[in-house]
Amino acid sequence: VPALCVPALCVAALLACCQARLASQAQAAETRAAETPNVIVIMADDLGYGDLSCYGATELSTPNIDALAENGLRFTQGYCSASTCTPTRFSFLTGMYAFRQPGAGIAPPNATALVKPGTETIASIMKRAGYATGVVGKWHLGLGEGDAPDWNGELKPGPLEIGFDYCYLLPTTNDRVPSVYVENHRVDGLDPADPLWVGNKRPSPDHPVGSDPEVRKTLKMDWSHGHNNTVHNGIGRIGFYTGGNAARWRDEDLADKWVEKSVQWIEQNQSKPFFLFFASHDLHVPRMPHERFQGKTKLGYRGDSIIQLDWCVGELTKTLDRLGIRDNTMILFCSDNGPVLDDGYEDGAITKLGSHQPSGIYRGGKYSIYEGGTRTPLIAHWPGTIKPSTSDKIVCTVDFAASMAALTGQELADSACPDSFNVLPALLGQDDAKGRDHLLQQPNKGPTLALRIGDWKVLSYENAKPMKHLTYEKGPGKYELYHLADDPSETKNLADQEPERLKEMLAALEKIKAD
Ligand code: NG6
Ligand code: CA
Repeated sequence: VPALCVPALCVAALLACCQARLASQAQAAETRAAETPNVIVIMADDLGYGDLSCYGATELSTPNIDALAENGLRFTQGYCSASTCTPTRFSFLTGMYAFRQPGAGIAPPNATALVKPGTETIASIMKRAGYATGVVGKWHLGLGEGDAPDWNGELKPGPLEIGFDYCYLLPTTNDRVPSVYVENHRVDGLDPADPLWVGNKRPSPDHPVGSDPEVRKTLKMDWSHGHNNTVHNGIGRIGFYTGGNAARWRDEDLADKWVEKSVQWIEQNQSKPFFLFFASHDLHVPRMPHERFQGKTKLGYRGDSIIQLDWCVGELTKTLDRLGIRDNTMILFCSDNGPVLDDGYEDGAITKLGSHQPSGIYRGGKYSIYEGGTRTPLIAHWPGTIKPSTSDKIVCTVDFAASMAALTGQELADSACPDSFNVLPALLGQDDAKGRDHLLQQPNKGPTLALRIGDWKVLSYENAKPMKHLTYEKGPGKYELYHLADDPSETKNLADQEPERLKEMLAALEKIKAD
């Protein structure tokens, strides 16, 4: 029999919990002197709960990430806040659930800046605490303002207007155009004589697109759905672009570039505390790891991309060792959403899967509000401060902002980071630590939402349009209720058996939506 919270108390408990946010923050500031270790947040892309050997994978081995887990705190109930990229990243930065922000779903190629200047972010918090702040890798939160980013001019506002001192970016995703790097406010290496154009329509009849049957035959990786617009590096993309040839990257080189730029930036900033958001594109499609990683696993390029990600982590930790700053650096390793096999390319992820379980025992993956969508690897590592262990406390990437504010002794205004909880004691593995007692989960943009309170979880598909190509989402107007401790794989829908609890959980969800 599950440990029941009396249904009628759920909403009250939730309210009490929300009210406790500020109190616990103040308390943390009182009991802990502010500390300023370096902080590196490593966010993987589309990495599932079961994708690492330290989370049970047996078909591949991730020694560098495993070392973080062995010498740090490995969470079994660590979450990202959404099961797609843009909303999770939005919430990680702002400490606000993405469903509250119109337009915070998966950002298109020409998206403008989603996080407005003046918004408190984890970066602005760290900057105020005296940190050097940098972001390297996938951004996917829009750049610039007006109708579209000014790809040939200043890409402003962007990370530098919301708290970062430095950025070196994949501006959108590796499957979205334009396939260039952005350094601070400019496309890196852009030749003004060869301007960049980005748009929604084929710019000319002879422009090579993946949907053209003749062009399709020449692709080095075929598409399975979408991804049939502009061809770059032998791969069809989402969206169209021309020009900027000198500035274009090769998919195979992205990971090396993230490491190169991060190592440089860490070296330059090693004497002050620094905050680095290392936003890997691995293992997002098109999965095209560097040649030296191709074929390293039996799982095809999806597995090989995990090995490449693990290599990146190893390069970062080696750098900290070389500079003698490992013990003074907190690493938070996480993912932006759960796993997906076919996300639009024929890369062997399904045919070569074998017995590998990308979501572990959890149901669903990317785009889903079942656990597989958001319950993802989460590791906190800080030698000498965080004792090696595992933790079943509930923590989420949306909590990093308030937790880092608590770590560095920064006060947050009442309106700042409204959904971010100070879970620092849980991240540090302190004995009396509590994680979250409730957590909201979303797939992309609303209105489908899930709410976990303790071990109970309600899924609300109110007015949902199930996403294409996915079989596990339910139709509109449906509710599901699961008890995660008894049924972690969400197989027994108790909605009909527990009508009162369902009602209370839905009321609690409405309350959070209205906050
Ligand atoms: C989807 C893309 C998918 C991926 C996703 C964003 C198609 C058919 N599917 O629309 O390939 O790009 O958006 O992924 O185009 S995320 O991890 O950045 O959220
Ligand atoms: Ca993702």
